[in-house]
Amino acid sequence: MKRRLFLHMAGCSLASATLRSRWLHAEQASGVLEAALSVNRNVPQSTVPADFIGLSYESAQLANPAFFAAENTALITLFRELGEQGVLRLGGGTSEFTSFTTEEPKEPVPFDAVGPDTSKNVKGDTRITPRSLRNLRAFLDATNWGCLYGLNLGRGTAMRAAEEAAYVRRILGPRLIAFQLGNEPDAWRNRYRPSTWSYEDYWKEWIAAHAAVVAKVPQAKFAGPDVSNKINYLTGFAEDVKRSCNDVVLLTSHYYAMGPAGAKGVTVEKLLSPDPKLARDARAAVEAARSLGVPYRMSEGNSCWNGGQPGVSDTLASALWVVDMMLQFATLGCAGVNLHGGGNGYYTPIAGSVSSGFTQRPEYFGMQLAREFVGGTLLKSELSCNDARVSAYAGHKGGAEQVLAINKTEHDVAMRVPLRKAHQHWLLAGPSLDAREGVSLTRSEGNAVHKGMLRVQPWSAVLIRA
Ligand code: BDP
Repeated sequence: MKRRLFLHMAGCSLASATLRSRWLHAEQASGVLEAALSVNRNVPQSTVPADFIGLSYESAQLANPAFFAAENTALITLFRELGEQGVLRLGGGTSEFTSFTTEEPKEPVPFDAVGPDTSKNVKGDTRITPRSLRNLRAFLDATNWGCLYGLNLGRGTAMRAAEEAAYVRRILGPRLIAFQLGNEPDAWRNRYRPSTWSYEDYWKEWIAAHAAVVAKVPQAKFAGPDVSNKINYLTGFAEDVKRSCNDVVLLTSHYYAMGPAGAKGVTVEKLLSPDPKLARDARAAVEAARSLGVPYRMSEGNSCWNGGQPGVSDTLASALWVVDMMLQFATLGCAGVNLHGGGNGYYTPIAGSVSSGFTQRPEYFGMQLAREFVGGTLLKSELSCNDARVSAYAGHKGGAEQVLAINKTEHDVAMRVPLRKAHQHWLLAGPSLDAREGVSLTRSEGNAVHKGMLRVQPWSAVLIRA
């Protein structure tokens, strides 16, 4: 088959401000990129578990018992519309500043909603009480989601963690998937630990804290090591766990595409370009998990750490990034992905609070599109296209074949797909690449494939199902 590229982008400089602003507005783009997707129908690449979709919130959010509560029906609906099942992970930077107490505070709750922790935040200690846990249980029952619960190990003691674990286990019951001990321990050096702190030191602490929790909660299950990015912590942990205990049910680590917010190079262009680190680290993580006989989950991540980049993390660009990132993880055999957020954080998929109400941010719609693969199978496929910002995924779901095409370029894409017809299609799009409002996911009936070709408009994603 002859593949022709109508407009070749290589060498185009996107650096100048004028070009950049033109690049940001789809209506000014021209040219058509050709792409061809070949799918090997006989080779399933991976299955996407029912609870693949996940969100991650700061543990400090539990200090307001009205947030994760049965009465917070607006948030419950938004969770349910992301996944009939899912995983709520509680942890993050503030988890090292929370303490559990059985004394319900008399003073009013310290805040309504908490955004992602940043290095600029002045962190104060927050309290979690049995009331927050009971409300959390009711919230999880109403959403039908499970919970990965982070205990404070960075600044807390193993004893306190064990006491909290006993309450959490009793109250959350079957909604509790596992405990995590500490957040991003590979970043504790010169923070909560001395400059000489190493993986070996971490393991000694982890296994001691594990013993303390098991002494109080013999049925406890664990996930970890919930690292920021140091793969040696992850592989070391898998090896050490294999030798020492059999109650680790999940291997976890974090993924941020860029950061810190505000740094040079944290741009829409970068977010939309392929990140080889994702596949490299995810492969190592999935392999380590397989050798331990457990799944691997990306337990916390988003577009840009240190709270996200305005104009990037909260735009259509982030929605296109999120669906592609989730499908990349799924293809590599990752069992789930938790998008970090909360409050009015720039990268949060759901923004707001009980008093202000809740809104869906662009990423939310990208997650909803990825959800269409949940419970299905991804097939081995190959895309030929001269622009690496075009990607595609193929799979089965409920007996139907489906193809997702993501176009992160300013051009129309004409993609040859191995489906003759599609009965339904979904379009993720918005008014412009930097749009914060008006991003939507729409579903239509009818055929979107003509003579084996699928047209994908600039900066959009299309899912077709036959
Ligand atoms: C991670 C933390 C999380 C932060 C995030 C960020 O675990 O709590 O919110 O970085 O910096 O390291 O955005």
